[in-house]
Amino acid sequence: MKNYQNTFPENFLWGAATAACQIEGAYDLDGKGLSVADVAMRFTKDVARAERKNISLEQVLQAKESRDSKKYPKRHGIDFYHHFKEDIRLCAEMGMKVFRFSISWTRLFPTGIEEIPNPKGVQFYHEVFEELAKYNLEPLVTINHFDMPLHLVLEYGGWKNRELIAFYRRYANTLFDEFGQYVNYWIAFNEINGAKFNVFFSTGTLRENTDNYGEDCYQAAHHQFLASSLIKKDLQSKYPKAKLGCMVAKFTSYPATAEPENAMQMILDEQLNNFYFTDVLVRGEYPYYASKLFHDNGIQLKMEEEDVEILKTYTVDFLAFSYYMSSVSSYDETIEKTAGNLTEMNKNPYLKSSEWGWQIDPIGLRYTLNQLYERYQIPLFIVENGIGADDCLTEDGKVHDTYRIDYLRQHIQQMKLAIEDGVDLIGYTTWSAIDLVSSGTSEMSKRYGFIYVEQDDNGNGSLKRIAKDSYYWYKNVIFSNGEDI
Ligand code: BGP
Repeated sequence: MKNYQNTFPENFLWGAATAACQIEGAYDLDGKGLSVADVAMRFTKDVARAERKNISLEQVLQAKESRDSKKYPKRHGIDFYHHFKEDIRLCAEMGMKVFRFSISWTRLFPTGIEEIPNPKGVQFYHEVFEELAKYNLEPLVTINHFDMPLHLVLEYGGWKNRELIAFYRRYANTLFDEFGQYVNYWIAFNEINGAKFNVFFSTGTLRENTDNYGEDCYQAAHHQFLASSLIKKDLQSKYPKAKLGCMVAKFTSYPATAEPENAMQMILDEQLNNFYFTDVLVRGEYPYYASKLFHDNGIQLKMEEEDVEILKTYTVDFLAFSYYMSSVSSYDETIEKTAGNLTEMNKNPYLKSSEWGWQIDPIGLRYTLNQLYERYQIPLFIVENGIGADDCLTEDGKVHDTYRIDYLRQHIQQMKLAIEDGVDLIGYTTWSAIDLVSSGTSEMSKRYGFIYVEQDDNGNGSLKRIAKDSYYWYKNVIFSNGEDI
């Protein structure tokens, strides 16, 4: 039996998270190719327009950008590309133990199919890793965070195509060979259940390109599962001590009422939204409920003989997840709705919401940690949790984000209780280390960071970095190992 523990473990990984496509900018510098994050959602229309007018896709996108000044495009980020030294220094001075970031696939492989990586991309990340090492800041690296090469979508149809596995594997192995010496924790894909909720950015699958969208999404996920297993095999042989994790956007749900129908609905929602993905990656096989899911939706997965064994042999070492809110499950489809991460949620009358309508539920985090640990019993890592707010830089030149402190404090209290419950929680990286461009809305004004970045939704501003009140608060939390909150 495990020893009773009511404090955070000594080596607990406190930190914060980012993603390349939301911070780096420099989307067309030093040989970087276009990724799905660099273009608008409706880009197939843009491609058609470029072809019709015989101009480059880039020209079409630029014209569109100047027309649509309200939506500040992700591809300019917060210019981390030129500010990484300052940003990493600020995180280190805060006392962070771990910094989560992702590598931009197209900075290394501009179209995804090159055999040799772009030396300037490799050089950039060497500098980033060196900078982190200088401060003893542990990197937590997401190999792919919603920014697959656009070329792989246009020419290969995205992840529904099995050929993607080899391209991704080459990319991941380049990371292991170049940067493996620096990294203990890797995450194969950000929010792999994006195949259900964020299909274009996650898998590059488009409704326009298919007769059976549902099937293609599950096929894409199957290829990502295999890719994850195969790079686990590669990592294991190159760096036996390094850990590979899977990551999901955890959609925790309670029955909307005590009616048995809603309790049953909750089980089904949890299976389809979360466990379908984590069951395969953690347990190494498709869950028992998959056959009904495929039957009901007319899905026939294409699998090769070797797939079963690959999935079973190379499972993940830890389970990472993002947690922002919870929802309720109901058989009644007319139940009141509210906004949520990646998808609409059912409203829970007992919870308050953020400015963007996301339902705040700290106890749901303890619930989730227990739920996941009970199911899998492998180390858990919370790699995103935070509140988006339209922070205000006040006349004193500061940002008084007490609501963020409250949100994080309440969630950390619940993490501590989960540790006391016996859950093996190894780390916590809040979303986000620094303000960045929102993934869902492309806004700059939906801010999450401990560090304010002076830039508005139109991309105007000095890009100056300013520590918010939450910066100093979190510094103390880390310093006291979660005791002084
Ligand atoms: C997650 C993504 C992040 C991040 C976060 C907040 O789904 O992994 O990239 O952006 O959600 O979402 P948003 O930026 O839409 O507020």
